[in-house]
Amino acid sequence: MIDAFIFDLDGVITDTAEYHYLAWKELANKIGIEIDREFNETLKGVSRMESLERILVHGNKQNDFTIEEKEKMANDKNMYYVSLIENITPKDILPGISKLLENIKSNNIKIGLASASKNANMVLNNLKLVNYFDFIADASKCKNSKPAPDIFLMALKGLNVEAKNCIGIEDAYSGIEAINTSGMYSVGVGDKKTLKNANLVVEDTTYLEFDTLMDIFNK
Ligand code: B16
Ligand code: MG
Repeated sequence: MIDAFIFDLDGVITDTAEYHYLAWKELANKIGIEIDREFNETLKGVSRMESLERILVHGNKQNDFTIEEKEKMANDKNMYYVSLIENITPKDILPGISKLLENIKSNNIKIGLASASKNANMVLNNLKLVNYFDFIADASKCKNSKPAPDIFLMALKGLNVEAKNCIGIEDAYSGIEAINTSGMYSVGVGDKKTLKNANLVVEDTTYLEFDTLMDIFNK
């Protein structure tokens, strides 16, 4: 029996990970730090301030800025990120996701969101998907970011469902850790080697088929 599907946002529902990367790269350049796509993998699912800390450590500048300066930098990155996501539309929904959401809904199974992003509502609104969600966990009220299970536990509570009856879907290693610790069945989207901690890994979102997921979950 399945009660709910709980989704990550960036990298699962839409590819905003690319926009986070471009915005962090712009900020990092300004302070003389180079980041590339490989390093960006370590920022997926990680909160805004924690991402900034990781970038500063990467550039060996972790002791160079005051808290106020760091807050300003995180804010600047966010303003640039928001300007990039302002124009996203339903065309930016990753393949297979709309059909999956439709199938989950028509089978009367609940849908939750467990994203670390404080911009999650704006993204879902722009994608015109917000009405599919029974509960959207509020990242600004979440103390510990992924790999801590907090945001998934918040979603389970908000949906009033039991972890063992739920599937969590993520694209980041830290996100899969969070799903596993929360007690749900974890599905990873991406590279098998990177997401080796997931119960099931699919190469991309086109493989997230409702019937297949139900068969595997019910075995
Ligand atoms: P914001 P997810 C995460 O979203 C992103 O993967 C991560 O790169 C980002 O830093 C984080 O949200 C915070 O986002 O700055 O918009 O609050 O993958 O958990 O949906
Ligand atoms: Mg993600």
